Amino acid sequence: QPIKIIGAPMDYGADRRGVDMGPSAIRYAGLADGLSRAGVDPVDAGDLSIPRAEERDPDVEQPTQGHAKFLREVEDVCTRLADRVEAILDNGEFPLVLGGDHSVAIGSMRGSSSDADLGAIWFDAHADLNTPETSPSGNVHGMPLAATLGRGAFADMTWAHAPRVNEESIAYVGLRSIDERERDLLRDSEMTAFTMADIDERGMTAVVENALDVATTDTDGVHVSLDLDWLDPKTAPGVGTPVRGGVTYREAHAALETVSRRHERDGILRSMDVVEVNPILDEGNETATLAAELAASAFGKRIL
Ligand code: DIR
Ligand code: MN
Ligand code: MN
Ligand code: MN
Repeated sequence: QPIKIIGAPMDYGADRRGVDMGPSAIRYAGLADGLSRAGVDPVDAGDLSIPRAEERDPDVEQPTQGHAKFLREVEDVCTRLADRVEAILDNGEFPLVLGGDHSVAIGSMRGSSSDADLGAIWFDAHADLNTPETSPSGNVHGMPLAATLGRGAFADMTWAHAPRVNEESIAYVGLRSIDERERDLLRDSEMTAFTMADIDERGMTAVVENALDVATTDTDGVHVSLDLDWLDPKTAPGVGTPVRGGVTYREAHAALETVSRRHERDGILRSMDVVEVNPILDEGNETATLAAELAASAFGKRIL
């Protein structure tokens, strides 16, 4: 199955500029080569065209109560991205979306779930479950799961809310930074949260196997969302919101290799995004290199 790479060079969703250069950095780091060596067939579909944030007013006519910066711009990009993702799937290909900040996942999941019940695995330090009403930052990259689930102000936003993604089919892996009001949203939800403490106790492979069970139960396929701040900042310094105590290099590969083994057995994967690589904050493109390597691991690259 050919893998279609789509860049979404968007940085409307985060405070730190530079994450819009993520797609270029990940490609430069050898993404296509790595995927080919994993035995799959990558086709680069180029980037969505996205106006620079400087040309826009972050707070123009807020359509919602609460605060969500650049929400109209995020809507425009995610609407186009969802259409692309759906068309790629309809064509029998696999969409691999390169961010950009994590708000691109709203478009990926909306597109990927348009003809399917979709589960999701969220590899992230953060819960990404704020709504415009609860967000302390107003940054949409802290809201993609709330948007997909139609929480709060997102309930009426049909470009964001993906009704075929059920919270029972979403599993976090590696969670360690949750805002106060976000914690209540998470506790009241049916999502499954495996924190760093679960990884400490049980090991990465067992935790990811469980997360895969959650995401494959009563679904037609799984979306994998990989936020590079999931890793420890010593290993992945090129991210806008680093949180120490993250997963190691080996744990990260073990996680994506576990996903790939399940995919080889059961054909579970439907779509994936790799987000939040910020080349301005990076050291020698090492975070982008890691992003490319982890994508290759997800598609079957092995040491031997
Ligand atoms: C924080 C940061 N919870 C917020 N979120 C991030 O702004 O809502 N998500 N960085 O990846
Ligand atoms: Mn369709
Ligand atoms: Mn995130
Ligand atoms: Mn994050």
